[in-house]
Amino acid sequence: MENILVTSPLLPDLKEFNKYLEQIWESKWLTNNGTFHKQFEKALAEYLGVEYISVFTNGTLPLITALQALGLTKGEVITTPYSFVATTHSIWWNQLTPVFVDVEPSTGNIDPEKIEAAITENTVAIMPVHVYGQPCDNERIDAIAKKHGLKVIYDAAHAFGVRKNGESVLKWGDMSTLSFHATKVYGTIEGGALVCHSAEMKHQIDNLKNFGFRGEVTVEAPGINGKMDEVRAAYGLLNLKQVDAAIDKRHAVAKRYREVIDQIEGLSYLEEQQGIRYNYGYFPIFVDEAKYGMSRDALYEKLKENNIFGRRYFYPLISTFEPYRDYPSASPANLPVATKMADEVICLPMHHELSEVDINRIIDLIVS
Ligand code: T4K
Repeated sequence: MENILVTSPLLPDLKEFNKYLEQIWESKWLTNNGTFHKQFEKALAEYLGVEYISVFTNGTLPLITALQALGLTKGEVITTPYSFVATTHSIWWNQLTPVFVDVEPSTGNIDPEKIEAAITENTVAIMPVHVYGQPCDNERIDAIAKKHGLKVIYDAAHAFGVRKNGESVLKWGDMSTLSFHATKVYGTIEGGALVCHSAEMKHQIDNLKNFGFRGEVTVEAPGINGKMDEVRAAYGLLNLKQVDAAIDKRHAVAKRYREVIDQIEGLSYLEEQQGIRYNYGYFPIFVDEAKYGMSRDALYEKLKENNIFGRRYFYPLISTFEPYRDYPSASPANLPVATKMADEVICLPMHHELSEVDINRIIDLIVS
């Protein structure tokens, strides 16, 4: 039986990619803001419906750089424990203190109701995550931030192409970050981006991702090397042409899963919100052991024994990892909803290449 993995990378047409590679070989310009890099930023901004975007070599460096660009050098950042560990690591790398706030059961996103209680005189920012591409409650988050004079950086690693009422969610807050990792809906092998809202800020970000250089002989800040090379920018340009078709295929898979799960006692999924264009990057299901008659881990192992490799994103919670578990906000008593979700979740295989046969193999195991 062939393996069915949780995801499959979006690969550009190899012949078209080779043509681009030939151009790169001929030009001998491989990185440092080359032609493809410039073209890619322009095309991405158009596709995503944003004005200012800087591409990076992965999705973690934009998070680190966003905090740098906003001048946040000390204090606390309110965030969610229900995410990939890179979210919290980016706070740590800036010598800021993460403060975990529980999530909403309906979305898995930071619960705005609980943010204000976590604000102290040391709070400088909020870093929410649109987990699985489910948009956060930006209106309430942004209102709280405004009231308390806080910055908001959305980790939108999962929210490529997600729109609310026709507008990109990347327009929210002070900045948003993306990941173009191979496992994502849209990828550049490794890659990422930082979206901001002014030409001056983009300029600053572009300097920060190039070691902090302004011009040839001036370094204005301790920047980093976050530059995307020409090969991956070319790859990214080609993938833009096919990402919508891939999202449509994922949407069809999600519909099939939902139809089946609706009939099964003890399994649930996250309901869609009105007015959202989703990207179907992940399909998390939640296993209520008492009602389903089997634990999450038993179902996960059963799938695995049948060569179906779901993933328990996001278990364990970030707040339980060694570097963070001693923070007062990391206590499970402070995070009951996130703890429950992490204990019950399995992300089912979800990608553009799943066949009817694959889907049926997965469904048959879940049903029986
Ligand atoms: N913020 C959030 C909310 C994030 O989720 C992430 C990353 C970030 C920030 C940071 O962005 P990056 O710096 O990573 O760009 C994966 C990804 O490595 C990571 O990008 C992602 N989130 C996270 C949720 O998942 P793993 O450890 O699960 O990947 P891995 O290697 O186990 O692969 C998962 C599945 O994908 C496997 O079944 C095989 C398949 N696969 C994987 C690769 C690498 C392929 O078919 N081809 C491939 O090339 O972390």
